Amino acid sequence: MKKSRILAIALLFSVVGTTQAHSPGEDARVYFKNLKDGDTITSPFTVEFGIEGYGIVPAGTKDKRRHTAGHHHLLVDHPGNPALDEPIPHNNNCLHFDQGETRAELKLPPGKHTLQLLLGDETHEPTDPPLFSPKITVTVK
Ligand SMILES: [Cu+2]
Repeated sequence: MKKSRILAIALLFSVVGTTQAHSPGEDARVYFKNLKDGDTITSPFTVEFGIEGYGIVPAGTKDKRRHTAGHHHLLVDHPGNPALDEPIPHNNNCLHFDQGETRAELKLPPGKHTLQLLLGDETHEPTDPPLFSPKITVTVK
């Protein structure tokens, strides 16, 4: 009896330890559902955002869900990485999906473009650790 109670408490701590606030676990990832590196596409096109091991909520969510979920950002032809300890800027290279959208219609000029997802928290800051998708390059015909 006593032994099983100790085991239950140890299990509880190990579960709590792997789900820290604003800290996606090692199994969490964001990815492109319908595009892969090297694809050739025609514009306009749809981009579908995938997420596993973490949730999606609108930006500004103030309830508990903010600890285990965020919202997508699409980095388009972004030079290098955005700063990870401040809000992701709003500009043509950083598109925010504040309503919790999981897809977008994009219009890009012909040529090569890089696309990468980055998850942000309720104040648009990247989570810690940051959830980046692999950066892919697509060619618009
Ligand atoms: Cu944002």
